[in-house]
Amino acid sequence: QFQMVTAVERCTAHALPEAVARHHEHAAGPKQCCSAVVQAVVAPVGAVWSVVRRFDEPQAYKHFVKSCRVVGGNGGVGTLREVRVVSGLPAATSTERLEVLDDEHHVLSFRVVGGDHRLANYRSVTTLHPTAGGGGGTEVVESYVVDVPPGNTREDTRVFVDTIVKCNLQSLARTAEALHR
Ligand code: A9S
Repeated sequence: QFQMVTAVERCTAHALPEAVARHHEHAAGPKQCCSAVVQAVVAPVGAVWSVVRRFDEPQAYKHFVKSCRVVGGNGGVGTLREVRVVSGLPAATSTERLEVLDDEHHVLSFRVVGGDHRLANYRSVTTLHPTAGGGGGTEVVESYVVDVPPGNTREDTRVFVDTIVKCNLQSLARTAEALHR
């Protein structure tokens, strides 16, 4: 938990509202690691949210996702998706459960519940915030907690996952900015 709070504080220029910050506080066990990535987007929160909220369509901006199929649920919390991953990664599929979808506060969270990959118990939280100063942009904060795979260190796990999340958020920025233009 301490780790998480420092990660978010280091990354964000301004303090997150308490209602949002609490979503990014993960209780990481001794064999888990957590981190957070922040991405600025030159598009309003509504445009970014329209992309992020589509739990059924992660391939809209996640380039590691080849295809996605909803395998259970009604689109709300508890919905399950099965994601197929592009080749070249140490994974082929991931089964993921929607944990939070808050259209009012712009919070989405999902948990990995299966699949053939090494990121057991992965859970992430993505929140959107209007940029401070009223410039009409969005700040995206994505934090996660995950088990450190056997044979790996927390540091290399964090580097691996941060790299994927950074790629996803850069791609999200380009996608939302193109929508807005
Ligand atoms: O999809 C996300 O939002 C974030 C991550 C870190 C996804 C990771 C991944 O889908 C791979 C890209 C396939 C990498 C999973 C669950 C395991 C991997 O090894």
